[in-house]
Amino acid sequence: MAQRILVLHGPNLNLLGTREPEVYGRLSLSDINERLENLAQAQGAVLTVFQSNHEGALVDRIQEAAREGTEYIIINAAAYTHTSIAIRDALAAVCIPYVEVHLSNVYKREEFRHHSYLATAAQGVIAGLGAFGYEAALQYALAA
Ligand code: CA2
Repeated sequence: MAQRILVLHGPNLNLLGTREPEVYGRLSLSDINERLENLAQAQGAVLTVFQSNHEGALVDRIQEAAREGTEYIIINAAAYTHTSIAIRDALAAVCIPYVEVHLSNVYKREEFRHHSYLATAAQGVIAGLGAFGYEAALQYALAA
């Protein structure tokens, strides 16, 4: 059976490629998703991608992932990383292993970005490698 992997993008990541390229890079979210889809397809995995600007929609999608039999989640919860106990609880409730990804190196930035509600329950955290961070996380998930 093909491995099922879900990629979740949080608020404002739909703006990638249009603003702040010095922080978040020049690729659009569609560019990033296309790279991930190609990588997954080459390995025979089924990749689903979801972006939302709404915390509850991300929680709903995580719950749905369990019902669909998703085996791995790659999540950039964006600003919700630093605020959302609801997303952490949803990830813990579904018991699906996940990798947390950030495009920017959050530790080089404002102090409020240094804390993540998701990190302590993640398999791993990748920050500061730009879009490559998603690809590295996907390679890791594909090898799991
Ligand atoms: O570095 C990351 O990937 C972040 O998760 C991005 C979040 C930020 O709140 C986190 O601290 C770190 C912000 C995403 C905003 O994305 C934009 C993209 C283009 C233009 C403006 C914002």
